Amino acid sequence: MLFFGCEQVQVKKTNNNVEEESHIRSIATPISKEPVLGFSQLGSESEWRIANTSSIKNSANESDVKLIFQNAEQSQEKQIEAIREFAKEKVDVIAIAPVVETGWEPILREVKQAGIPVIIIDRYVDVKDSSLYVTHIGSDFYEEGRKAGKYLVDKFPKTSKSIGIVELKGTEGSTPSIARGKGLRDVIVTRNDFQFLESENADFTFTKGKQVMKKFLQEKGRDIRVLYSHNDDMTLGALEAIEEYGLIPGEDIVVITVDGTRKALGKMNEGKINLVVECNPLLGPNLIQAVKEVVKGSTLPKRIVTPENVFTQVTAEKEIASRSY
Ligand code: GYE
Repeated sequence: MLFFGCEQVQVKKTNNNVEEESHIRSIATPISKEPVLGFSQLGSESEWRIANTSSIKNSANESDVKLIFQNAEQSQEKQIEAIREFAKEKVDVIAIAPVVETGWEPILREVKQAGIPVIIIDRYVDVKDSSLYVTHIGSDFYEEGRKAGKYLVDKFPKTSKSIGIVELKGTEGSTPSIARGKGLRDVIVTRNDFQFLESENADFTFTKGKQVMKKFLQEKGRDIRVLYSHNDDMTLGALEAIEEYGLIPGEDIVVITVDGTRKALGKMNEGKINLVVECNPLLGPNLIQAVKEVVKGSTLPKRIVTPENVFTQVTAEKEIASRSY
């Protein structure tokens, strides 16, 4: 936001010798004040999220953007409250990492009416009116799912035997969970030897991942040939469940995970994970850059996608060294 820094007070004598004050606001040299960013983070459920939060806080610290940070602990209601509060405080820009895709229209309309630009970061909002946000910065989750699907198709050449898959999904109704599930399915759709045995939400957490995988094993046991897990935290929990059950992850069960945290790459190095599809949490520099552009009045692309990789057991060791999260 620009403000006009130099208010001058001039005192003039009028004809009848009365002092008259006139306040003159100089509009010739606008001075920019620190832009204020209100950021509603959806929670702290995973290592990815922790790295994402640090990246955003660090990037703000290193810049002239003042960050007001609110953690909604997985509650859309809390996010809506925080956003409304940011609008009341008249921040310059609001950024939202939305926990689920739907239900955002009313609050985004309120914010638009207040004249505050909104940046969507990480997950997506499913709104008909795209003028409700300026840009969406984050990964292509559908492509991540497709990468996992391509790996499966290559890993298991078609035979007459069926290949049982279990899936640990993330938060119900969240973009990465929806799109990672669809991406994989769209690639393996032509292969009727792949069979989904189980698919359940485990909220992107270690504890839930372990608990749900334990249940899958109790129900389907050795029929499970593949675990497709939507994030590393659930995967790490599931690895414990597989080992406790007496099977060898990475061998008896092919394990595919998404994110690419140092811990998951470590397990991959031990042979317990077969494929890591990368999802980059370090969105701070992109976000802060976007905030500055928005404040300047520049037009941003509607979608900013972060480039990402896949890691196999061959590349894991090299990657760990350079991993900051
Ligand atoms: O993959 C998972 C996290 O929205 C991309 O959320 C993010 C996902 C990430 O909790 O670990």
